[in-house]
Amino acid sequence: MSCEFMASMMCADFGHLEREIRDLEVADIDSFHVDIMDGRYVPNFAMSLSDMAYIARTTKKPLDVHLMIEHPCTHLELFLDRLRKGDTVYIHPEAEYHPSTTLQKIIDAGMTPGIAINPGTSVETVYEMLRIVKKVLVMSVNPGNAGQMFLPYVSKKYERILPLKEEMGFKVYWDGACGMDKITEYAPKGVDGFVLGTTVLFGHKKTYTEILKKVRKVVGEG
Ligand code: S6P
Ligand code: MG
Repeated sequence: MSCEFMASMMCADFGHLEREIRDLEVADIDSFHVDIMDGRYVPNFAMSLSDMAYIARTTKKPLDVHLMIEHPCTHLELFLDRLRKGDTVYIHPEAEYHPSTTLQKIIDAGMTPGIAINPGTSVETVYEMLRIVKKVLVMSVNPGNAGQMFLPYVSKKYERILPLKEEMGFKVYWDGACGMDKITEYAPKGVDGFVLGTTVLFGHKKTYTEILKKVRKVVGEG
């Protein structure tokens, strides 16, 4: 299976959102990563429910929805009702009293269940959930903002989680400060996909097509 690349849409130009979506489709992006924040679980507000719904009805590509909100279960239907079958929904386990119940609701709605693991959260504390989810989003920065520095201690977490993925049946994704160097090093180690934000994709002089071509070449697909 080839490596997946997701565009972090909180980094896109919101004055031209449709054009951004079309340019990324032309560049053959695999999916659109949508960061939803509530100003409580993380100290920021990023994209809204209606931003997510707009992207869902504007593209046929999958959505990768990263909920950085307290008690996602409370508002989960609002999100699920606006997504398509197969779209991915990640929750942060520590934001929920009963994360496995919330994950089951995501599964029952026909979506792909995922958890996001903060830099300070260890693999051991989410171990049982690894059997329920299909995707694990490993945060390489603290959640809340784009454009942050990579936290080197997260490298150790990849060493612990990657050997578990075959037996437990999930895929591993990288979120935060993802540059060419990280893709070059971690794709061969078994990271299945990368969220691309300001570090490599947005706000650069090259077109999305040029950048994605280069990125795919790095993983031997160009
Ligand atoms: C952070 C969020 C991420 C960022 C992404 C941006 O809370 O979950 O998805 O949008 O990290 O990428 P970069 O390259 O600017 O860090
Ligand atoms: Mg994210």
